[in-house]
Amino acid sequence: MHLHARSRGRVLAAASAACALSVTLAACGGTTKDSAKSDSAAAASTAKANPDAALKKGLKLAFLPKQINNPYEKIVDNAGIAAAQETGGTGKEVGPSDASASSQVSYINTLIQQRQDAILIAANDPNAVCTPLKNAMKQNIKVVAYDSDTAKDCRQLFINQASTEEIGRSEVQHIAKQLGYKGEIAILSATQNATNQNAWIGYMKDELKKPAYKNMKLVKVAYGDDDDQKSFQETQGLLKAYPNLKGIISPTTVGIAAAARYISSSSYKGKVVINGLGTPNQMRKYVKDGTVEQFSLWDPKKLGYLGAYAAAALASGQITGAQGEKFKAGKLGEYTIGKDGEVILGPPTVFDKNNIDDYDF
Ligand code: RAM
Repeated sequence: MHLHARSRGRVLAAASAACALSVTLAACGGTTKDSAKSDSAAAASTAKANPDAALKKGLKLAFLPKQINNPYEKIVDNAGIAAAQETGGTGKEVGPSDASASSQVSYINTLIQQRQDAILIAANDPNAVCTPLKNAMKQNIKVVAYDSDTAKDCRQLFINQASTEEIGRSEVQHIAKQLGYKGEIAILSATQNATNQNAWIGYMKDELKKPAYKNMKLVKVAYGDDDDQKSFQETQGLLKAYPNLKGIISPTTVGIAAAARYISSSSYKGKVVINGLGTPNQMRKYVKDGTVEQFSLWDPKKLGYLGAYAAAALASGQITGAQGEKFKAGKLGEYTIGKDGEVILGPPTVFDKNNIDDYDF
């Protein structure tokens, strides 16, 4: 636990140092615009934090994922619902079947009418969900972004799966090693508006500017919209359009699985490297058949669990979302809120043929 807490601190420090240095990056900490009002939403709906307050019983926590038919989001939300029950409350998941920018708006409005204690949202767009989320906070419904952030003043906390900078840069570092630092690469992303993917891509592009990558070229960012079929077709399109393509980074579990499926039964197998973010259960067969050598992810169950405990701590008045406040996330131990209401779960894991069978999610 001690070590974990220390490494969380390091990740946070590294991320904020880079944010301070880098004025060219559009996004730091997984969000978009800086806002002078960033703490106003938290301040408006809360008094002072009382770290000794007990967790309230009977809290109603609602999870609103990017889309309900995404296997990754299901794992996160099911773990969050179980954690809500562990705190003595209830949890549920509602959400759209597509990850388009405004698809979550009507769900937020319904959750407000239902007087949920907290809304946890993996935002499909940093701004499209803002007005209804601010309405929720005005009515003392706590708002916690997880997985994919909103603009900072539209939520009280952002539960980030890992340091945004570490995820972005490591994706490039990993594929570069596999390719011997040479060749054309492409990115197969989720939707064009996704806050998390866009923040990661910002760091990937920044990483690629370093001299070590002078013989590598990012030729295209394609969008599979976190839709399996569209991601499959986009993979095919990339490989046709760029005959010299040597690698694809897909920072989405939906995208990487579709790309691997396409490549596994094509002549590109063994010739084009795929790396990115995937779930071990979806990627296992492609690692075993040699299509994919490695990919990364954090534990999505822990992300949902941490999100639920953070929301319960907010709704119980233990924390308000201000930097430096601490709360206990059940069996995960204590977490400290960082800058701009960000809480970081921990470093991602790299999966390959040697460890993939140790994981079941
Ligand atoms: C997809 C979603 C999600 C992202 C993961 C890695 O499931 O886009 O937001 O965090 O991939």
